[in-house]
Amino acid sequence: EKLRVAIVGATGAVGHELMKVLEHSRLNFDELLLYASPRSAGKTLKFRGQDLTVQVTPEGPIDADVVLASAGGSVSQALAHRWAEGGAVVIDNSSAFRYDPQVPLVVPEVNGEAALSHRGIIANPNCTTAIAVVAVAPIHRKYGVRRMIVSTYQATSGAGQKGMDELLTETHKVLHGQPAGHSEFAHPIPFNVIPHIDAFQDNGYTKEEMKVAWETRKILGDDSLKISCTAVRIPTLRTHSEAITLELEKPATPDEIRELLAHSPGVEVRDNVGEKLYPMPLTASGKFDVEVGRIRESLVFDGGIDLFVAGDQLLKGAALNAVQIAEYLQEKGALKVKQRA
Ligand code: A2P
Ligand code: 11C
Repeated sequence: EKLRVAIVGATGAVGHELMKVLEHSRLNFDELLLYASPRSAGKTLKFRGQDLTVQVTPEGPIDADVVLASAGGSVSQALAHRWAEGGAVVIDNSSAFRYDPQVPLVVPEVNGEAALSHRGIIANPNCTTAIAVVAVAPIHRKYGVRRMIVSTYQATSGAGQKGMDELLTETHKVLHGQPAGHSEFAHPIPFNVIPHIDAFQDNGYTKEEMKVAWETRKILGDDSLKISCTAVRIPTLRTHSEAITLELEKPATPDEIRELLAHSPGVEVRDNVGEKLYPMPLTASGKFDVEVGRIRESLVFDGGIDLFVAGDQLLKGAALNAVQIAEYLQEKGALKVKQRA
């Protein structure tokens, strides 16, 4: 019995992190297959000391048991069902299937068991959502979140490798006295802050902002939760930060929240202002845990809480969460190896 794992989008920013996370993962598998666009066919990437060759993504079934898909929504939309029909479990990092009632949307620390009812496809949430719910879910369970207001500070990694490249290239231009241009972002990103991620919707919110509302409700299984978000791109390389205000059904003190989060999986409480300890991209990048700090009483909602989180967008926001879903399935005996000729 040899479990085969495939990465679709292996040459991208998330693909790169998927390979790094898999190298040290407790997921027990024997073979890794790498796929990308025809542009990358034949390229080799190192995995556990071996050179693996990148292949063109098949338009039909993939001969793997688990497909970690991270090549964008249109690729997943077109092909994920075919891979699933071929017998693989597809863990999809795009937004293509997140709102499909037949597709579980999973953050293992929060609603791992939902993954067990999949019908071939499991969706990985939007990075901003995944990072927020790791911190908010334990609070919701114990104190009941009624309303949630989120403002984000999102890194260029959210736009993939091209986003990070654009930050570096355009900043270099500015530092050399040239004007910055832009292509991945709506405006030049160096020394700027852009309150515009993904397309504007009829209600004036962007799609990124609405994803936080839709996906948080689905993951927490609570449609009554009121959520509003302002999503902002900032000139950092990786790690999304978020300021979150929570109105609670049962009042909580900052100490109670600190104590609760200190024992919550996937969270590192980093909260000592006297020592200048709080979440930041500088310290959260490369970490599996989401940093949570600046925990304080809300001055708006009685008994409510304000906090600040920073989580690596490419890890918990994408690659790590996808691998954790596969690990969870394997631990529950829910990953089957296909019969091969
Ligand atoms: P490639 O490098 O060959 O273009 P990122 O999010 O960092 O931009 O990465 C996107 C990933 O998705 C890359 O691995 C990219 O491969 C892959 N990709 C993009 N378009 C396609 C496609 N049509 N079919 C398969 N893979 C694709
Ligand atoms: C960003 N959050 O920072 C986006 C990227 O729904 O998977 C991820 C989009 C998604 O640009």
